[in-house]
Amino acid sequence: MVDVERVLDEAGLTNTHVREYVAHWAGITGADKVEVVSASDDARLIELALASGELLPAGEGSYYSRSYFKDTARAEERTIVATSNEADKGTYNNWRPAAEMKPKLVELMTGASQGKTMYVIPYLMAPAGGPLDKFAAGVELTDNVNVVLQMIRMARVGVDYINHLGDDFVKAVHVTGDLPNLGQGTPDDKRYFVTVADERTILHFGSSYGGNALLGKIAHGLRQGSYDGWKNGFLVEQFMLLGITDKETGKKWNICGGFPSASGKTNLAMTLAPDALGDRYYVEFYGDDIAWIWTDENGVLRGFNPENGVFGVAKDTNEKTNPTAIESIKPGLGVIYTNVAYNEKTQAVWWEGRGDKPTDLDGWLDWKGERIADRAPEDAGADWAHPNSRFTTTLANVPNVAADYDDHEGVEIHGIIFGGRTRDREPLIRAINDVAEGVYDGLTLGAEATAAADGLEGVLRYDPMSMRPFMSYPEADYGQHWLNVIGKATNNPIFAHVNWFQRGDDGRFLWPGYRENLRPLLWLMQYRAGEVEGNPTPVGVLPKREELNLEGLDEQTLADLDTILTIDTERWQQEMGYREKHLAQFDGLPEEIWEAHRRVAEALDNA
Ligand code: GTP
Ligand code: SPV
Ligand code: MN
Repeated sequence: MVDVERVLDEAGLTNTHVREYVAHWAGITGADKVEVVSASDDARLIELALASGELLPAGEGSYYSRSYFKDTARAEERTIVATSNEADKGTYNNWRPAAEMKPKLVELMTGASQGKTMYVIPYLMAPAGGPLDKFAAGVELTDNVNVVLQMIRMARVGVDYINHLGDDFVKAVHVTGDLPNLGQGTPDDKRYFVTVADERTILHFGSSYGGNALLGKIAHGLRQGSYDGWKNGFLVEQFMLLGITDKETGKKWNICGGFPSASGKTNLAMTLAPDALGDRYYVEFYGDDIAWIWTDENGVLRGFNPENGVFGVAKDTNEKTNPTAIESIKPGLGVIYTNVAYNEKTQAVWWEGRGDKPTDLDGWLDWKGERIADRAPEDAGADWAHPNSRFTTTLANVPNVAADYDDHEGVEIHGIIFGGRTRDREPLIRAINDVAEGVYDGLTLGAEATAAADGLEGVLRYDPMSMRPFMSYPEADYGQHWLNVIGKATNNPIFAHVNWFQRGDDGRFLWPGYRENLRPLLWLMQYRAGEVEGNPTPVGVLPKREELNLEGLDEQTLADLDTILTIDTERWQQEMGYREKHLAQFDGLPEEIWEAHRRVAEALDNA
């Protein structure tokens, strides 16, 4: 029997509610040892993980890990929101009764950490010191040291974040399980990722990867957070948050927005202005995956990033697409790579889109750990890195991180954008002035799913506000909550829908994307200020060609511009039928949203 009391005493963990919780779960999971961690334990735990082989060295001060090959992304069908009130059942939250799920998880977790250490990770998903701290504090228990190291990078970690908070903390229990024997993706799947939202308890069993295991990030920072936000007057969204400064005028605008997983949030928040605009504009990074948003007592819409790090998609990250990301993963920064390709002789890492593929195969292992030189001829073309392979780095390593990123007051939000991978229909950008139409636009965000969710890549689906996998309460209430929070804002935040992924007949992207994405965002802020008027269409206001700053764009892009700056009315009319069905799933959707839908449909019919 572990002497939990002594361990907690020694760690200075004084919160009696936390102490009871830790002792309770140490008993259930049957861990051999209990250890409380803080960010200052990082170096020691890195050494431990290197010694055990759970991490491999990836050059100076960088590390590499490989997850079990059937455990490489979030498993949406195994992810459940449970409460004791059936009224919390929505379309996408996979609601189950808490009374049914809790015993299942207790059973799965019983004795499942035997022979392992149970790490106690007190964390905060917020810049510290503000009124939202009580919703942002949590204590993750995990039997996986790699999860600890990732959490130290992704959250603020230490006992001081929770000692003073009494019972106001999220209980987040993570048990890895016997990964080779969990039947992933079969009818006998043993994994469960459950958020008991009305008890502020998270129970995840059967993974050590990303959003399934770093419970502060997705399960708390998004799912639990959005449930708490619904009950307490703030919004919690899968949003990036960036600032744009015009060095010439000194003006600064902040824009947040949702794109589905692996659709460009990290890249946008790290955007380096294109060379042609770089002297004048500067993008500051606040967050790349989650924003907590509220309207303050002066009617100003504000938001902060609750995270302390970036868990970014590796694929296609290179000096040209995202030089800022490359800087943030330089040697010596403590970066952890997961499921990229690894050279066991040189400790180099590589992924598709990183640059030229190494021609000398000596030492190279793919993301499964298999020797690339030994591949059968028919496997020669297979990816070296998993498409959802990632890098983990702290915010302080991001070169364009805003000076005030750690301020719990957040920043004023001037614009809210939605976007995703949409190969047709969606123009480069369309501005939306009306709050209900903006909320409607978010609720009808349709895009191709990506490798961030198991087995769904390329599937076209609606992903409301990019929250579909993280939705914790019914969509109708969600729509109403949005109208309430944004409806109170008097600082005139503007909505827009953007798309960097429209394709030509030959499959090529019509817009170069990445750094060039700053151009439509600048137009949006000019439009908000009344400096440009744009072309009104039934689905929003599009830039006139001459209103966009086109300096330095290549010939092909200039030729493709007319296509992405117009809408295909017929295609949109067809879309309205799909939207109607999509929205009809949400019982009790506010009439304002339906009115917005009908206004757009009618305008299209009259176009
Ligand atoms: P999550 O962390 O899963 O929530 O994803 P994210 O939205 O932060 O996605 P991220 O920025 O990491 O981008 C995912 C993929 O989209 C990467 O492979 C990027 O290279 C690619 N991508 C990002 N921006 C663009 C763009 O403007 N154009 C094109 N063509 N690809 C892009
Ligand atoms: C996502 O899938 O949207 C992510 C990565 O941001 S994960 O933390 O795995 O959920
Ligand atoms: Mn995400």
